[in-house]
Amino acid sequence: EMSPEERAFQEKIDADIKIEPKNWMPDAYRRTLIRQMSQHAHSEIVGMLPEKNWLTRAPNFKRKLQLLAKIQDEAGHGLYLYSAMETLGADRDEEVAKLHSGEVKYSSIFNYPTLSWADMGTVGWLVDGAAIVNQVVLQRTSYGPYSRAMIRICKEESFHQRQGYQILLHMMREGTEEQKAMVQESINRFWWPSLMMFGPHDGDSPNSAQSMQWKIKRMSNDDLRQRFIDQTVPQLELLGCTAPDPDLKWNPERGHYDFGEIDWSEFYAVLKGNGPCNRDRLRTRRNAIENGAWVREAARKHAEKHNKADAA
Ligand code: FAQ
Repeated sequence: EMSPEERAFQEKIDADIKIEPKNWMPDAYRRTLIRQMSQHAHSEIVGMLPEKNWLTRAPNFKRKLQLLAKIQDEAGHGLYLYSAMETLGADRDEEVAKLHSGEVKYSSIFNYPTLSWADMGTVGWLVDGAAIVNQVVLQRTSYGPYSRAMIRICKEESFHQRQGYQILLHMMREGTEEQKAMVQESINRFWWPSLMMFGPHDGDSPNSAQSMQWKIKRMSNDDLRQRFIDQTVPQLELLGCTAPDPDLKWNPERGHYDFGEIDWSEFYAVLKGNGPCNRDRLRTRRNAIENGAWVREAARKHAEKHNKADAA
């Protein structure tokens, strides 16, 4: 049975009125949001690492500047999301510590290596592409600060997606046979992991029903995955490339593309920490925090000194 407070809360949600930080909310709503928003923020931060791998090896100065700017945008997204999460009373340092101890998750996609320059195109096109499909819908999420963060993040992500696609289009149109093969090989590796970003099938998604009722989620994992495939296949064809899925084909009756089954054993192995790069990603993040400790300490001392000077 719902308490009067809970009923009033659900009525607000049903009327599409945003929930703001000082409003009453059920504890479980708060906890679900902290879980999802912290995972989302961690994904943005860990997500910088696969791209950082190519920063020193970008093919020219313009590409290097673009990649650097994209990576900085991802850092910014992480920071807005941590700030939005703090409006729920969560502590950023505590949540980051949980990431580093392996207690909480970040997106499975960032546990795959980036092996060629074409991967910088594929990550922008497929990974940012999948991220946008998910985030466009989250602009309408019920929690005000999360919803507003998504609006700006989506604008930047759509630029990232085009930037990635342009890298691939350029390689396919102007490139050597070797460069074209590099694009196809990269798509072969990232295709399935990108589809896994949307999470398990709806029937295997323990959080979906409650999150849909609270309008934290506005579209289901499977529906978002289908939307992503439907909009991505024409772009794949324009590139002149193929997907590593023999079952991928247009179904005129459904008005959607049919596609093959995801290897869920791979998905769950990555979630458990056993993907190709999980250990490396967490080690890199832990080192970054440890190596930056003296900077934070110096900043704190500096701020203390100024506060004293101001008080005097
Ligand atoms: N990876 O019951 P559900 C980016 C977990 S974009 C890892 O369906 P939910 C941009 C899930 O957390 C990527 N874990 O869960 C960028 C849950 O575990 P828990 C970030 C996954 O929350 C691009 C369990 O499985 N975007 O960073 C994954 O209702 C390029 C059961 O699943 C977001 O985070 C997965 N793929 O739905 C940056 C979007 N899928 O917590 C750099 C916001 C599921 O109970 C470079 N998040 N799990 O232990 C969401 O929309 C949702 O949280 C879902 C999962 C859809 C990801």
